[in-house]
Amino acid sequence: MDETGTLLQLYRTMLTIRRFEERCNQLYLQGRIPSTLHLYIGQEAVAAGVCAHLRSDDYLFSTHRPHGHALAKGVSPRAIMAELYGKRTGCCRGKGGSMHVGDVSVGMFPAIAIVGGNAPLAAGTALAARRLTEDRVTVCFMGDGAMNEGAVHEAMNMAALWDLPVVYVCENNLYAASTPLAVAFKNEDLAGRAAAYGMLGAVVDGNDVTAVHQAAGEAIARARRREGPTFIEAQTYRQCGHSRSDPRTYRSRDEEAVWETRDPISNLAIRLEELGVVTAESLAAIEREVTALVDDAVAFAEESPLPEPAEALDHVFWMEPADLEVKTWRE
Ligand SMILES: Cc1ncc(C[n+]2csc(CCOP(=O)(O)OP(=O)(O)O)c2C)c(N)n1
Ligand SMILES: [Mg+2]
Repeated sequence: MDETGTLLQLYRTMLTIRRFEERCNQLYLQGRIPSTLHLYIGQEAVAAGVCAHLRSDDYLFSTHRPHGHALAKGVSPRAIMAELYGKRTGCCRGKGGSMHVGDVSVGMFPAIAIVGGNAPLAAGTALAARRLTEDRVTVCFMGDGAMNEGAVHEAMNMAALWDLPVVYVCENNLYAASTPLAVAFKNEDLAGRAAAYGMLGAVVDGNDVTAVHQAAGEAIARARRREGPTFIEAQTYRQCGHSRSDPRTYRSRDEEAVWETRDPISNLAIRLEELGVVTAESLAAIEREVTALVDDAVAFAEESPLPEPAEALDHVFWMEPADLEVKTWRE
């Protein structure tokens, strides 16, 4: 794809994530979606820029904030929306909900909501790919909050030691729930930590999709060439609250206003117009396409059946429910 085509594709991906999640928020407030939601609004450039380089047989691990990663990796919008509704047609048959969306057939493991819990698994799939001499790459997204989890340190050390084909992408959005970075880190240079593991580290403006796209492209190509792992710190901001109800008392409205001027989607639209790649009309046409895609996903989720109570234990345990035996440690 030429540069213009790539930029347009990145724009489309980001807009799809934004409009999909805005609709999720409405549906949640209307009581159509149960459980909880962690929205990705404001961070779309990271998912779009990274996933544009991934094949469907590359592996992706996500977090409690996974909708954007899933859409960018190619999980069906219908299957994601149905999963949020708890419907049987959801990508985890309605048993995972928002924090566990994924579809192994397109390389995305159901998302892992344990902060930092995905990092060792990502080292594991990267090790498997290397042992099987496959050229698959693993990408592991995590938040700044994950950077102080022990499992992340262990995984990154192993990944570097064994030259594993994995790219760790830390979305530094300045807060872990209500905890500002400065309260949790003496040294706020997250990318700088890579050197301590003997891994290549890069810091990138996570609201500039072209910068993310370039940095991720280099890192993923290195991993595919078996030249070792990379750690990317993408500096960004979630424009919404942490989850369903968040009065955002830990940050100021002024700070939010500054980051709104750095919105990844509207800034790319301005740039595309300046480059003559789009017009107001062609932007409106993309908007209509994206709206139709989201409408279709919502209609699908609304019309889909709930799982039957008898299915409750199916696909939860490895054995079929009828074969389950409860064993104690004494046996
Ligand atoms: C091990 C663990 N500790 C605590 C939590 C509760 N929790 C859920 S999200 C979150 C904040 C995570 O912050 P960050 O990693 O920066 O991701 P962000 O929410 O900013 O995307 C916390 C503490 C958890 N899910 N897992
Ligand atoms: Mg964070």
